[in-house]
Amino acid sequence: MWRSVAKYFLNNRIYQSGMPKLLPTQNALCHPVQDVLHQGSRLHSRSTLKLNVPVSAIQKVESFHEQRWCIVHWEDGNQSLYPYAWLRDNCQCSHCFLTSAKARKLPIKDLDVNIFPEKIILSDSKISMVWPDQHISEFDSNWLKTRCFHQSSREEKQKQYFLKDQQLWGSELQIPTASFEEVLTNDKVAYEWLCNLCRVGVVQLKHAPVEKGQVAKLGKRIGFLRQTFYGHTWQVEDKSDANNVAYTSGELSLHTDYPALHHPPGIQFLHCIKQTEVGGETIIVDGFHVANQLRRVNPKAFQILTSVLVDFTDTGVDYCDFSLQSKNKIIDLDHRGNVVQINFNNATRDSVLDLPAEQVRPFLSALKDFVLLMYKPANLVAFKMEPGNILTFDNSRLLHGRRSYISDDGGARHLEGAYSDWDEVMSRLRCLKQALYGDK
Ligand code: OGA
Ligand code: NM2
Ligand code: ZN
Ligand code: ZN
Repeated sequence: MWRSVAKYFLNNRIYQSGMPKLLPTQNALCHPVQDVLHQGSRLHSRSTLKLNVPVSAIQKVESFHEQRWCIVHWEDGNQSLYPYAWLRDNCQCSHCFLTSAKARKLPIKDLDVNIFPEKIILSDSKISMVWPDQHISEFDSNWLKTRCFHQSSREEKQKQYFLKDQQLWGSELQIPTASFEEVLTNDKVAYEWLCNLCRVGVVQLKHAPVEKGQVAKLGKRIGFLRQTFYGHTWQVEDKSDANNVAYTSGELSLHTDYPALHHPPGIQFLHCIKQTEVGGETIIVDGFHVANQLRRVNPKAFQILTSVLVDFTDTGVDYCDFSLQSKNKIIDLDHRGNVVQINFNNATRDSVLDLPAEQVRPFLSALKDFVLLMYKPANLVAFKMEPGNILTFDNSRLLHGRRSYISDDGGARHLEGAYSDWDEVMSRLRCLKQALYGDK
């Protein structure tokens, strides 16, 4: 396929004469690559992995003047195409790039999008471009190869960045577990915790100390927690004059937390400190799995829930006084139509409904159908948290709930909760992966 790209342009005589003279590569790979890699893997991790081992050797570069791009022919037979405007935009020299911050200095207003080089020089494992103003940009071959614009290369890189593969589940789910202590102290266990959180959406941590302050430690492990109007962390207990239905002993129907925010927390931690004798069981469901079912069995309801903006409200006093209003779709889709977020808490769904009257009943009916599908036994996982368990889950994807419980003096049950966000969790995951496995 990559070869065919070049062939296509050559056959179409897009290749221009009078292009810069191309020097043959001076074969940077005179040392045996296999040996270097092998030796590196035997030595201890990080520093050796940062060795600039050229995995990609350049055979030649072909310039296409009219298209304003070049094609790099790799020794392995593959080819990559690079637009000159992009190369100039990404010059790595200290004038154009702040190495200490790994950030671009060159303003886009100064970019000549029609630029092409006066000269291209191949040496060792890099390409140098001499631009018309005699500015020189050097590009490392490995750096170039990981930025190849071919679709399969881009997909590979995006997968590496965002780990998009999800394992949807129903009642058969065995909730992944990890040791709380090990998550805090062992990078490999922490990495696996976050990978499972990504793929499955839920992990239960075991044997945490049975006292407050543990979810804060998870926040520290990631970086920091998400502050909200309910505080840095919050206590789920049966409270008098509760400012939230969660702070009663009543049933909590399946919900995501905080749709009253336009950017609800991506991650939730619930630490069981005290569990009641009677009731208080947890239920969870994979919202993405159920939404996909809804799309199949009830496309009309799916269409309504993915398009109607629903008002949510949350007012009161906790960390400070608050008066939140939001408009969220119950099911959010990305540009490809994939389900990417569920926003639904029936407690905070506003009585103000910004719809023409004739659309009200169809909306409520669609919402009810979605919820009935969630509660189908094949979709539900029910269990009872024990003191020392911390449920960590994707609040964009899972809906969770709790059965009502008997609260004698109000002290029968106690969970401590906290929120985090996906950007921070993915950041920790990438840092852990880099520390554990380098660029492999
Ligand atoms: C909540 C919640 C679950 C529980 O506080 O938002 O869902 O088991 N709590 O109390
Ligand atoms: N609490 C648990 O959407 C919500 O109100 C969820 C939030 C009170 C912090 C509950
Ligand atoms: Zn530069
Ligand atoms: Zn909740």
